[in-house]
Amino acid sequence: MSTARVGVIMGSTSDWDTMQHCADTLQAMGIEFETRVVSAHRTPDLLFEYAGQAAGRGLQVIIAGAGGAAHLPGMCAAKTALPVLGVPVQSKALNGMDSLLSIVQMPAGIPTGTLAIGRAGAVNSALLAASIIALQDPEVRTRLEAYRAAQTERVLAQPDPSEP
Ligand code: RP5
Repeated sequence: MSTARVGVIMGSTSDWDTMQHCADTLQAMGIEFETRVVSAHRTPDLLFEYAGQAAGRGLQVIIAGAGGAAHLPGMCAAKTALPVLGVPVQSKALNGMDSLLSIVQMPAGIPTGTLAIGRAGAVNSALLAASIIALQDPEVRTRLEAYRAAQTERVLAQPDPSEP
């Protein structure tokens, strides 16, 4: 049985450049996760199987990255009651606006948390997953607070950007 608590899925291997920032951040949070390519259009049966079995396998959050006609997060959310966080991948044709609008405009009834386009969204999806898991896990809450405190310290340590 897998120990993963977060499932990180993406529509294509080409999304990995973006989604690796999610994986790196989950790693830094000490949260067990798995990564899979699951395409809403190329492997729809796999998507149904993955989302349908996710809660029973112990996953607590699913993060789905996709670009272009980005159905993956919404279709995944349609098949599970777990929180699904969508990361719009920056597409070549429309710079990720297509991905963003595809993910964010879910009709009422099937919510999909939508993050920023690209790296910022990938990092924040992991931090948001950590916040959700931290509700029940004090160790993750401590690591999340430490991450944010270190970030604050880095900013305060360099108040003048013109100085090296
Ligand atoms: C989407 O199509 C994927 O999420 C990816 O962002 C995009 C392009 O996929 P590839 O043609 O690079 O495989 O399904």
